[in-house]
Amino acid sequence: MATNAPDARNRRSRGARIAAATLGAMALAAMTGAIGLVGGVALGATWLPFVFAASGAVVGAVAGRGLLLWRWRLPARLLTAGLVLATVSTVAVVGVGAWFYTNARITNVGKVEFTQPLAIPPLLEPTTDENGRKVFDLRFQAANTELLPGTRTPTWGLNGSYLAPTVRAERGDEVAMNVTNGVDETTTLHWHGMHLPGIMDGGPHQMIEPGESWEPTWTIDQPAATLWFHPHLHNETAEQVYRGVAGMFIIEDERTAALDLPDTYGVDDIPVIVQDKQFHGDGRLDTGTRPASTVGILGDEILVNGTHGPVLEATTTLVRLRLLNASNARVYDLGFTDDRHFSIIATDAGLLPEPVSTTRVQLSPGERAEAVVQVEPGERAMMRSFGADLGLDFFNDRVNGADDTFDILRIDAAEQLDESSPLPGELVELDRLDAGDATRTRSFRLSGSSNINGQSMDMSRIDETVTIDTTEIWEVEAGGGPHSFHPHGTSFLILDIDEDRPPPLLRGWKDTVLLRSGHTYRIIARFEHVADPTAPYMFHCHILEHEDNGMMGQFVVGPPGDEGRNR
Ligand SMILES: [Cu+2]
Repeated sequence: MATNAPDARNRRSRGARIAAATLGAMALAAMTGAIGLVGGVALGATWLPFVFAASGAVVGAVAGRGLLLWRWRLPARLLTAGLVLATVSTVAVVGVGAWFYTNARITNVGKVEFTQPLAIPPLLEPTTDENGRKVFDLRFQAANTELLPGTRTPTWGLNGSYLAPTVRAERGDEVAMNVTNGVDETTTLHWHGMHLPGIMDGGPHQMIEPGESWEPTWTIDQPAATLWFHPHLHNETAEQVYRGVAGMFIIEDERTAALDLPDTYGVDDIPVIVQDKQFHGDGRLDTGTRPASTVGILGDEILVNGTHGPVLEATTTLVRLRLLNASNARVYDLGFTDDRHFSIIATDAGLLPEPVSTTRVQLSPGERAEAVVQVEPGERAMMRSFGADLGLDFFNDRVNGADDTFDILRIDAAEQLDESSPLPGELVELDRLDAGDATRTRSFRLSGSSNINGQSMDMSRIDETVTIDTTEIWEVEAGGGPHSFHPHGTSFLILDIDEDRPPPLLRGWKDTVLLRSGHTYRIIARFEHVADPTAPYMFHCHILEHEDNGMMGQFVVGPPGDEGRNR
């Protein structure tokens, strides 16, 4: 027995050494793997970090084995077995990460046949009532729609099975919107970007119960712009918009009519409502979110005006595309596969001072831009969404869709094209706001996926009180991801981003802006309509899942000292 004791001690000691050596080699492999990962990220590569990490792990393990053989003179065979185990497990973990990361990138490029004519939402013809108001009838309805060829998807629409007719009115028009809820759930209809009193705004407080109607009326008094409308029921906006309720609201004015821009609806003036969707096998819409994503639904199929694989037949040399991102969470960076230049003539709330020539325009949920594209007879031009700039790290960019690419819309130009009038060099003089006229500065920090200034939405809490007919500066900042900021009841100009002048496409009037994480946007706006506590305005993130999670606040606008009074 006594002679066995040293052997047992030696065995224990040798076992402990091998365990320690294996752990040490694993640590070394993990460390060199991590250095490889960080190095790969620093080089800005996408899948490369994982190759670096895996090869780093192998190098670390081999080096560790050599080191241990030399230092402790352990049995080579045992050591090799331990180190192979260490290497294989490290490479396996890295491999799973690489597989997840690679698969988190979505594209439809090369997978979709572009054969279906782009649907053009019909213009909604108003009637005129005894007061001279233009009355537009809109009715919510549930239906089945063939969104993907050969499948049926339960959807909602206004006056149709999916989306809505386009409403068009002129500045100065008095309009009455006769909205009827023909579905079996409560809803609302919000006029995104419209300058109108809070009670007409269609926010979460103006609920329309099943079978009921709501008839807001107002006088259109803002410059020509491409606005839109969609439900805004608290906690249900994402779901209801995703089912298909969204439509375009075009405002025209004399100043714009005089510019001779392409303006024949459906011919050279085309609504382009871009949405991403994902479907279950049986055709139902899939509202699941991607693993690790922090933004919401990111689909793998693209619809434009509800058309899958859409083709627009161009018959004029210039085509004006009214681009609307009506997606729940996806940010698009739109351009053409041949990198052609096109002109942006308007952003959310109106025309730019002059056309801005560009190869890309980025739109976050809720944002719009009007693009004028020149085409040659007989050519095909593919509009594509390239990777968006969300300003996140390589991992969060990937899982939130920044690396995704999608073919969006093909433009087929006719062999004979009608010659369009050339674009004017100057468009409109912007009605600017002077920062010196601002009576108040407020700060908003959108953080996580549900908070503004540390609070989430409470329908019974008024967060801000604004005096009517005043100008204010709002400093808005996003943390923990990108957010799309939208205040109701007004439009704004961006004064600066981190104290720098905004880029040309962000110098016009807007009502929604993508906040890149960690940056501060100073916006200036004027508040000219009343919103009382029974019908306050909202300010919120237009990533709809964030909005529903509570990334929204309420503000009232009224006379000095009387802003919060019910009336
Ligand atoms: Cu957000």
